Amino acid sequence: HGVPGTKYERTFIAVKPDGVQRGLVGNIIARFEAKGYKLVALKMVWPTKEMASKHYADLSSKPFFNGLTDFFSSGPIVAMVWEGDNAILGGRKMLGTTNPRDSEPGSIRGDLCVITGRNIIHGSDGPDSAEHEINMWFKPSEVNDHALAEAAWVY
Ligand code: 3AN
Repeated sequence: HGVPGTKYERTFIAVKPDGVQRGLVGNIIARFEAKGYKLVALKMVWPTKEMASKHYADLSSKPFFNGLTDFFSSGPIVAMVWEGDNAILGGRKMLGTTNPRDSEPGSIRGDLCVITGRNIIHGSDGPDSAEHEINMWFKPSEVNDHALAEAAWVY
């Protein structure tokens, strides 16, 4: 954790129901692993409408809120916590823009999807939302301290 000049963070990443159904979970995990972020928590969960509404609470006044939360609760998601230097903004960069039309090739949305309403992945957009989302989807005991395990397995 203690490398000088680094900003060690955790971010909440979720493969949405469309990404799970399209079989893109492995592709997405592979990108985060290859980048060098550490996977510290992971679960598959079928969100209720209530959980979807809580997750997207900051968008509750938007006209697309009901459709968004219906979609987010339409099937299982893969919820994850990834850790590393600048993981929140770095993760957002890997995702691409909200509208996949504007996402650069090379980004997850730029490579793998075409419309905003089916943009396959969620990532926290700042430290406050990361904390809120990690606490919402995971108990503290479900988030692993990777540093403790590393010494035993590297060699
Ligand atoms: P992001 O997922 O890039 O953080 P947000 O937080 O603005 O974007 O929106 C959350 C989700 O709401 C998006 N991933 C998308 O599925 C949906 N969404 C955002 N804007 C629209 C829109 N104009 N019409 C329909 N759905 C939208």
